Amino acid sequence: MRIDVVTIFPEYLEPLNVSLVGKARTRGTLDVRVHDLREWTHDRHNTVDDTPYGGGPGMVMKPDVWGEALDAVAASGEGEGEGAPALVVPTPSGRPFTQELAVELAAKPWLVFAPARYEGIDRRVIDDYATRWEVHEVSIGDYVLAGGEAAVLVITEAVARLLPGVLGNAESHRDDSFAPGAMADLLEGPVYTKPPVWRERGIPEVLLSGHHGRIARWRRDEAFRRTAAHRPDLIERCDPAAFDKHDRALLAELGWEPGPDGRFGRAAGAVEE
Ligand code: JQB
Repeated sequence: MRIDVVTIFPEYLEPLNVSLVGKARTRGTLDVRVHDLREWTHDRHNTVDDTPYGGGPGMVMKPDVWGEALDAVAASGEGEGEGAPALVVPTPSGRPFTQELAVELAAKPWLVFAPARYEGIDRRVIDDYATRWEVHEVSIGDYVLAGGEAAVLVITEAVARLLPGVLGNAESHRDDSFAPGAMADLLEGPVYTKPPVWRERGIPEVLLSGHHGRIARWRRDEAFRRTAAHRPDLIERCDPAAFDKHDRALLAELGWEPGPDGRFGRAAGAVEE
C-alpha cells in the first residue's frame, strides 16, 4: 500500500518511522511519503490560509494551494497502475472512524491524507476531488483537535496492522474488540502475566486451573462486566440470540433485563456499580 500525507507539519508525522508502521515501511509492505504543503505556495510568505468568507473567527486553508499539492501527488503516482487514490480528510464533522472503515481503507492500494489546520480546508477542494476520486471525510472521535495530523497517525496505525504480513501470527486480528466477527460485540477483559504474586496481588484462581472451558467462561463474564460498565450501548446493540443462559443470568445480576424486542437494556431502578 502507498500512503501520501500532505501537511504543514511534516515533523508531526515522524512517529510513522517507528514500531509497527515503521517496520512495515522498512519491509516494503508500506510506502509512506510525507509532503510539506508549503512546497505548493508561490508567495514570499508561503501562505496557506486566508480569512473566511462571511466573516467569523479563524482562518481557512486556501483551495489553490491544496489543489496544486493534491494534483502533484496524484501525478507522482501515475504509471504505477493504481488509478486515482482514495483521499482521506480528517475533520470533526466526518464519518466516525471505526474498525469497519479501517478494514475498508486497508483494501485500497493508495491513500492520500489531507490533514488540515486552522478552521479546515475551503469546501470546494473536497467537492472538486469527490467528482474524480473516492473521498472519505473521517472523524476519530467526539473531541476537538487543533488539526488533522494526530488523526492521520491513528488511522494509519489501524490500517497498517491489517495489511498482509504486518502483524506476526502471535497477534492476529480475530479477537480484537470491535473486529467484525467472533467477539465483535464485547470489550476485552483483563489480562495477567508473571510473576504470580505482585505487590501482594495474585492472579484470578481460574486462570491457574487449567480448565479451558471455565477459563473461557470467566473471560466472557469479565468482557460482559467491562462492556456493561464502559460501553452499555454495545450491550443494547447486541443480538440477544448471541446470549446463552449464563450470559442472561450475569446480565440480570448486573442490572440488565430484556425489553419488548428481546434486546437488553438497563433495568428500571438498577443500581450503578
Ligand atoms: C482543523 C481539525 C480535527 C482536522 C478528526 C477530531 O476544524 C475544526 N473545526 C472545529 C474545531 C476545531 C477544528 C480544528 N481542526 C483541522 C482539523 C480538527 C481534524 C478533529 C478530528 N479527525 N476532532 N477534531 N476527531
